[in-house]
Amino acid sequence: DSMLSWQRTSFHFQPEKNWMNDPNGPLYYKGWYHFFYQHNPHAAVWGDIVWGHAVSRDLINWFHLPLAIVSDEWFDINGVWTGSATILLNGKIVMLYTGSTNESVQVQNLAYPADHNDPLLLKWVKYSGNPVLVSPPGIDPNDFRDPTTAWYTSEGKWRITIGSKANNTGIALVYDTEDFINFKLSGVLHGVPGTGMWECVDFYPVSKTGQNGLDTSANGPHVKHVVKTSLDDVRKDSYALGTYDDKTGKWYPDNPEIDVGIGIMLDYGMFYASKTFYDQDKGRRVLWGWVAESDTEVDDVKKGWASLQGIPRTILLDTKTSSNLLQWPVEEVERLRLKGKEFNNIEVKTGSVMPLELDGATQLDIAAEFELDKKALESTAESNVDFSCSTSGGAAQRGALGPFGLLVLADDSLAEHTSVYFYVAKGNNGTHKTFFCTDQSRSSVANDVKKEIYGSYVPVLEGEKLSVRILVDHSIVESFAQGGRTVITSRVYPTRAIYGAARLFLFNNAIEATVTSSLKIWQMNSAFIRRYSNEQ
Ligand code: DQQ
Repeated sequence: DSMLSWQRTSFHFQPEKNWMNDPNGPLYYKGWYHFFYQHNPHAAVWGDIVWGHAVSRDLINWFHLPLAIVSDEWFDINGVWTGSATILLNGKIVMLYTGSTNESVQVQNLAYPADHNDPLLLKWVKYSGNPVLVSPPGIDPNDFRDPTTAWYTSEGKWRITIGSKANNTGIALVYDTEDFINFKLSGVLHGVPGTGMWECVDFYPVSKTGQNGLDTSANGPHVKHVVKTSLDDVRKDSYALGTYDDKTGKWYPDNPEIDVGIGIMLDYGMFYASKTFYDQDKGRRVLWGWVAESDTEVDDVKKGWASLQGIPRTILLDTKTSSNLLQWPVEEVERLRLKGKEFNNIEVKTGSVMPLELDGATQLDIAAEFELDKKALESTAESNVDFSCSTSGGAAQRGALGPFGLLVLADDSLAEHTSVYFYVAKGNNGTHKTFFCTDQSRSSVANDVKKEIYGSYVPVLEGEKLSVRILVDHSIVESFAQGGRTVITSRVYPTRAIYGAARLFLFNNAIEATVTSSLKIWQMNSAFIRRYSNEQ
């Protein structure tokens, strides 16, 4: 349907057609980044799930390869579900994935490359003795899935974790193995009551110096450990920072009040089933996440495709706050930057909207800074201490010190626009608390698409300006506040703000404070994402 073809993105990973969901088994091998994904090769809706496969030199430009793992055995005949790669000490690769069996229960299976000399890892072999793991007593075989990358223990064994739930407590089961064939249940890494099924658990170390990424097996006094779970009940990815004890195989949150599932979300928008891998080439940890559609299934079928992957993000500990991660688009995406334009110290008066003149606004990389008028910041009375993005009424709801920010994918008349903004609340003791939100309620005049308001608190330290990086690509908007402390991904479906009609605006809906903004904005090139052929 050509009416919807503008929604196709230009620099985000997506299959040629049909459905995609979770990222699977990402890894770097012999010069190539490998990306596998949950894929329905037959339709633009979830079902008949197998592993799609693509390779890249730079995480941005991709070659689509043939399906890597298909469902052709009793232990995965109802679906080759999510899994992870481990690179062994001898450099060989093992893949663990969940199979939905002939009885539609969840088991864990082992697969490995048929030929380790093939840098494209085209052929995969399933271990003949699969499954290597079935659900333990007391665990529902429908709640036992998504094995992680293995890490090495001080005992010289490999350890993995698998998401599950016990009653309504989300848990991560821990298994030890020496050969990826025989596994021993050693306990529970962590669990949080009331959080429901934990899908796609991720577990990895981050450096306390915040300098570079770490191999999944790294441990010691210089690291903190992250537990991430995908909360099936609320369809959001949540993480917490904590301490891992190799002896007991247990992990403890730094702050039990911001534990996994009840504290911080990795992304407050559309971002689910995410998974990291250690890029041994660049010494960084990279995060992939599934960005679903929020239009109708009927439209997805018309388009012939559904879902994107977010631009891969480097993950570091924020050493300035010690209480959150920093997520940032991989540096390679900057190679797509074309013409750049700078806007310096633009004054945005209270209650105003200002166009930013650009040659186009559907493929952008935006870096913006904002400063609230200092006098207003001081003189204003206590305001909006109970603010929350999702219940606030959105970007049109005016407060003393916000909202202000950008309107992306907007049309000239502003009938359509997606607001990406800050909102500052002031407590009675004079302290400020900053929120970062996106409002999709006016993102499209269509009425059959979801138009949520997303967002949360963002830490802002003394002396810091407010800053945001935004990647715009036709129907996706990824927004990173304060260097990636709080992140929001939106899917939007404008009908007017498309192609040459899309515009970008600054806005300030604060009642009491002028905002000064400086921006650098680049047009973005399209990525090369094609089928691999030997002729090329
Ligand atoms: N998607 C997979 C499951 C996983 C879920 C099935 C998360 O393995 O739990 O497609 O989106």
